Amino acid sequence: MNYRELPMRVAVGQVRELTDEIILYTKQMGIQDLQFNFFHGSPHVPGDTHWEYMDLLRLRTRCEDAGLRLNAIENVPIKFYDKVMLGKPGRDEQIENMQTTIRNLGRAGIPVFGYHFVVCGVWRTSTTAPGRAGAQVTAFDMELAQNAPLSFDRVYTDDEMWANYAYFMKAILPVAEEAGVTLALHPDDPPVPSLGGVARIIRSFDAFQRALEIGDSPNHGLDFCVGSWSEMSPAECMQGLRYFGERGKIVYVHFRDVVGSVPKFREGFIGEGNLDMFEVMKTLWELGFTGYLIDDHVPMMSNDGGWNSRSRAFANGQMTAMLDILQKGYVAKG
Ligand SMILES: [Mn+2]
Repeated sequence: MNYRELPMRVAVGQVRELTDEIILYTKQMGIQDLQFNFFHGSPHVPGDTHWEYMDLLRLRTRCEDAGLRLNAIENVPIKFYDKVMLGKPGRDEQIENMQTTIRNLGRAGIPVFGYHFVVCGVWRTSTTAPGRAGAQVTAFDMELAQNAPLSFDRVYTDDEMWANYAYFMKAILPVAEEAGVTLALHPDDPPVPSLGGVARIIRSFDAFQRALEIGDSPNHGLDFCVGSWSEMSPAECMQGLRYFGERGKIVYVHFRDVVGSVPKFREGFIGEGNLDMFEVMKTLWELGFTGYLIDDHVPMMSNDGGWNSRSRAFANGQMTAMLDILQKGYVAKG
């Protein structure tokens, strides 16, 4: 697969395990593309420090044997590079392991690796907030989060987190270039200055500019999480979308939205949030974006299971229809 030659497309994303059911689910929606999220590890690519070539290769061939394309893997478990993010002793060993994983992704023909630089992960102050008609969504309220104890041994400032980020980029970007893997950076979610005493550096338009200056490479771009950008503000989201889209720096997209922005927001269905999501899709189309879009987080609908496959099918249907309208030229460019 030549990833860069594929057209703009919808992929089933946030897949944690490749099962026969996921394969059928994807194909029955008329989608050919898959992306995995292995934030919590994976039964397919086990490992406590890095991932092995054969595990990655077999994951890819199982997708292809089923007629699907493996577009990317997003996230390794945080324990693979927590010392890197915090600048603690042992970070060089973790960096070597991250280099090994990136080399193995490249050897296995997996072209994109999505990553973040958030050692505390995604924060929500509620995972049971009421959404539309009782759908269950997550929510964040800075007022409730500000009394959180330190997540680690001390406070970690903006300056040192940026220095840790630069140290990491300097070590892994040359390896990504050599391996033919493109790294895609996700925003800190929520994009607030600090939580649990740890600075959350990737939280604004300016921060992304800085990150791409530090990590200046054709093999580095954004996992443009529309939801996280909308959490910053809808205006900043559209500014970032246009700016980085024009420069070909958007590798792939998390297509979701939220109601409200920091310091307080909740998640929601596509179409009920801050943004005109068709405008988002149309902007990407007009900019000549050729990556893929996934649904990312979705509300939990009635009778939904753990992975929210009902809600995901609805989101994928919305996305597929929007893209179809653009591809068929029913809406004029400009
Ligand atoms: Mn996201």
